[in-house]
Amino acid sequence: MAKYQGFQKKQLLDIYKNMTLARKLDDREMTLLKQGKAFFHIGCSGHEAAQLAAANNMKSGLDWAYPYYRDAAFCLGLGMTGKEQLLAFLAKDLDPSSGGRQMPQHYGHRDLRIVTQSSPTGTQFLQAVGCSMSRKWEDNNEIVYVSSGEGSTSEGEFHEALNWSSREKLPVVFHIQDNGYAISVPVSDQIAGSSVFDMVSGYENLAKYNVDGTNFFETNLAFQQAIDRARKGKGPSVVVSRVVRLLSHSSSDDQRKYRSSEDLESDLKKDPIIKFEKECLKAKILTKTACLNPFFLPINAPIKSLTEEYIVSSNGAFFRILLKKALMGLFITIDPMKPIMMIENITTIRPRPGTLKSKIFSKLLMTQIAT
Ligand SMILES: Cc1ncc(C[n+]2csc(CCOP(=O)(O)OP(=O)(O)O)c2C)c(N)n1
Ligand SMILES: [Mg+2]
Repeated sequence: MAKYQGFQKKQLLDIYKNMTLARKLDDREMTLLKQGKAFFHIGCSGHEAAQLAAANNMKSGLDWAYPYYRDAAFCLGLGMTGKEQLLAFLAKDLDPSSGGRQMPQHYGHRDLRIVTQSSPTGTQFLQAVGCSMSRKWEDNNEIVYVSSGEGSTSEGEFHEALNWSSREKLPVVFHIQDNGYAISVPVSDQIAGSSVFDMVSGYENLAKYNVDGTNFFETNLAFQQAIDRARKGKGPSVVVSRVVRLLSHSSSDDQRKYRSSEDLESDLKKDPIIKFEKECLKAKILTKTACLNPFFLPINAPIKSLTEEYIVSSNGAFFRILLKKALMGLFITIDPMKPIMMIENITTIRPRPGTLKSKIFSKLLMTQIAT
């Protein structure tokens, strides 16, 4: 098949896979939270297309990324797996972000050059600029991505980062995901002027893009140019992608308290996944059956295994693994993908007190409870 908008069919299917995987992870994680298996969630629903457009133009493992808490789809686009994101979400020791020590959705990955961030918003800007300065000194053509929401651009670090990177023509791309709200504060109350795009005018050497972030193809073009510019040493860019926040700010928030139902409904109509599906259906890249039931799509196999194998695995499977590990003396950690709640079951197979196996067992129990 001929290319569509410069993409091979397989590339677009991969992007669709990551979009739907990110959405499924949000759904699933919210359920796990309600089941008491996690303590906090902050989602990317509504931001997927913009994030995947950014990731699509980066060289994974070579370029550097300073994402923020909403960048789940971006990280999937760079090659992080759904399993890895769940390990972090469930605070497991095999979590590549921080070994379960960070808050959920604080992404990090050594091999993918995703640098972990701290929770105060905006701290990532100057770290990214520092990293891009070192890239320039080393004279390689690696670029740096840094992102935040529109609310965080009212912090001093953002302006310092813009000034410094523009002055030095650094290879850094700022992705501002404007979902209209900083928790409950609308953008009109947050920044001077009506948009971040207008606010950042005046910095020499800084390129600016203002795109519909719910449209993958439009946002992709902006990142193509911004990243190409950075790689060629022409200087930094700001890409402002106008997105929608389809979930409340976080699991600690209820946006129905400060947003009208009309506002929420209007956001739903701009769902980036539905837009992408419509365009791919028209171009005959996807079929209606595949969109209606993504679980039957071969490309969605990972979602199926995530939801069925890793999360809703039966007690029986957990039991078998636990028993095997206990008997073999491999007691350092239980399979991290199994929900902690199932720990109650082990009491039934506890070995006779006082034996070596019993000591191993106690240690195993403590490790699992502590993680
Ligand atoms: C320095 C600092 N101030 C306040 C907070 C609390 N806080 C966390 S997220 C957030 C809103 C950020 O909004 P925005 O930048 O628009 O990103 P969004 O969550 O909308 O994607 C605030 C105020 C914080 N974490 N750090
Ligand atoms: Mg926002």
